[in-house]
Parts: sequence; C-alpha cells; structure tokens
Amino acid sequence: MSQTSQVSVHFEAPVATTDPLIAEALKSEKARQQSQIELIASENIVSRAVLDALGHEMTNKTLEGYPGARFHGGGRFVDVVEQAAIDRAKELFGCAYANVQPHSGSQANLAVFFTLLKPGDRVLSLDLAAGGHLSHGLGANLSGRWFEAHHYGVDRETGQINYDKLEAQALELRPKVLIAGGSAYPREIDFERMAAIAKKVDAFFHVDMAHFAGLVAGGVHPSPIPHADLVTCTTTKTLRGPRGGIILSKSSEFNRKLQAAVFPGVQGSIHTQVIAAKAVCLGEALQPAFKQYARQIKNNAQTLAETLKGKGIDLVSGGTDTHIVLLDLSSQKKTGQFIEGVLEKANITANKNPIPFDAKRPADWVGLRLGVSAATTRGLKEPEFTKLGEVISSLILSAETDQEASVIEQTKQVTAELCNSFPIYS
Ligand code: DSN
Repeated sequence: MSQTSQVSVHFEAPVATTDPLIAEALKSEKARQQSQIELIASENIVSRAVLDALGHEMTNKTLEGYPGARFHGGGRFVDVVEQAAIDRAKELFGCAYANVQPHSGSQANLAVFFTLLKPGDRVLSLDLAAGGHLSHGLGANLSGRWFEAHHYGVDRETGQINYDKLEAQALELRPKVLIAGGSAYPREIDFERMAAIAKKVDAFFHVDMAHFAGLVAGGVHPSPIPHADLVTCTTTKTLRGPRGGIILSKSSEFNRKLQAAVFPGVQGSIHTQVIAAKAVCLGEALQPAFKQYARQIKNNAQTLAETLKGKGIDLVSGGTDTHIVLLDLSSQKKTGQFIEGVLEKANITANKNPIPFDAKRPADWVGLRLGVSAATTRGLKEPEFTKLGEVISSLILSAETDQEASVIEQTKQVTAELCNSFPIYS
C-alpha cells in the first residue's frame, strides 16, 4: 500500500474495516444494551449529543492546566468547552467553584483527600457494606492505605444512618474529614445534621453525591452544596453523562488548593473530549425536561420498591428515596450473585451488592442492587416498573425450583416487548 493510501485508510476507514474483533464487540455491546433492561444503579444511557462529543476529534488535543492558563498551545476551543462545563456546573448546582477535570469519581475523591488531608490523617466515612464507596477509605484502596479510615454504619433495624450514634463516634474519633455518600445507600442523607456533627468535631464535611447528583440537579433530592465544604460527583450515573468526575464547592475558599490538587496533584493532561461531553450533559441537565426525568426516576423507584415489597421481597431500609432499590435476599436464602445470573438469563441486568452486616465474600453477599435511571431514560414509567417488579420477584421466588426455567422464558418475552416498545439509538 502506498503511503498516501495508508494515510487515507488511517483517516477514513471505519473500525469495522480495520479491526473486526473490536468492531464485532462494539456492535454486540450496542445490541446487548438494546435488548436488555438495564437496572445497574450506576449506569445510564447517554444522549446522541453526548456520544457525538465523546467520539470527536477533540480527543487528539493534549492540554494541561486550566482555561486561559495552559501548558500547551492550540487550546482555545477546548477552553471554550471547559469553561462552558464549569459555568454550567456552577449554574446547575448553585455553587461558586467547579472543577470538571477529574477522570472519575474516585479521582475527584482523591483530589479532595489531597486538598484536605495529609497521609495518616483520620477520616470517617460510611461503611462499604452500608452503602459507602471504596474510595472513602477501603483498606485495599489508596484512600485506606495512606489515610486512617474509620467507618460508621447503619442501624440493623432501620437500615438507615443513626445520626446520634454517628455523632458519638465522631466525638470519639475526631476525624479531620467526615464523608457522606456512597454507592448503595438508598435513602436521603441529613446533610444539615452531618454538617453540624462535622462542625462540632472541627472536621471538614465532604459529600460524594456520585449516585444522586442527577436527582439534585433535577430538584427532587436535597442538595448537599449549602452544607458541605466540598462535594464530588460523577457525570455518569443519574446525571446521564460521560464517565468522569466533578468537584464542587459553595465557596471559593478551596479554589487554589483544589486546582492544584487535580492538576498536577493527582492528574496530568485532561480528557478533552470527555470534558466536551460533560459540558453537553450539564447543558442537558439545565433543560426543563431533565426535571421531568428526575421526577420520573423517583416515581419509578418507588413503584419498583412497592411492587417488590408487595411480593414479599425485603428491601434494605424498607424502601427508597432515590433511584436505588436494594434487595435483601436473606429470607429467600439466595445470594445476590446467583440472582444476578438468573436476571441476566431473562435479559435484565443488575448487580450483587453487600448489604449492612453482610458476609465478607462477594460470592456470599445476599444483596442485589437495582437502579431505575437507565430504564427511565429509555421511557419506562410506573406501569412498566410495576411489571418489572412482578417479573423480578417471580424470578427470585422461582429460582432453584421446577418453575425457574419457565419463569425465565416468560420474562424474556416481557423484556423483549419492553425493549421493542422503548428502543434506544437507531
Ligand atoms: N461505584 C460503582 C457503582 O456504584 O456501581 C461504580 O460507579
């Protein structure tokens, strides 16, 4: 092949021509998403506009630094994009500071640790089994390896945070940072009370709203912004954007430290095309339609929770205030892993999850986490979530009985009908 035609192939040939293995996997993944009902709480289905930004030539641009103060030339259009993302994040969440560069929620959290703590300092965060997140001090994570992490849990009876116990623990431990939020706590958090506890023990208060950021943006969940010193989130989950993180603050107090913590503290050059996609997603979240979507998430989660409960399935905390419905399968003597597999056979995706006071080994966890955001984006409303609650409870109750195979077959028809009625992408 001549050099000219090699160059032409480089710029014009689609992946289907150049790399059949990857092209096939991409095609199959798209088909999987189209043909399965997605109930993994950290997932969503982004708009075509977000996909356009993610697949854009802006990915070629290398830049370090911040808009107007870069370490490389040629950054003027990325500056437009990053400034728009910053401005939109500040407007959406009503805050004075936004950093849209973190490559993920974990990176955003690491930058917060870098800003507020020195190695060995003490943090107090929600226990992983009670719904916390690994980047809040899990021993196997850098946050737990380099910092002294302690955890608060939930009450066995209510499955919810007991703020009096938390206050007593904080008074005893006197952490430097108190952290709220996580990956599987289905209830609203009392940010005001937690901020008061933090103040009492002279700690900073950090809220990780990765999961419920879209609900805050849509006005259906209290905002942590007025109460927390620093707030982190991902753009991926209820916010319905690309994979990535954001750091927010109500004040300008930490601006200089946060800028330096993200770059060069924990990251180098930015993911330019992801920042463009973040700007698009934040612009979408400012539209009135996003409020409708957020309201529908709450309605759908409550419908799913009530339907499951009505069929005898236990829920951690007895219900939900968010997009998350956390099932406790201990009464059925089933593990989350096993039921995750059963659901997948019926084209419903979910994930095993620990629940409060659960076993240590993931294979033994009796929790199954469901989230309604992706299916809400698809257009499913209360009637469809009632149906989903019915089929999911049937799948759970029939698992390991003579009925299992036929219930899976019947459910596959239900999911196929739902997927056909609520298509995604063309
Ligand atoms: N924290 C993981 C989850 O919630 O599924 C990934 O974002």
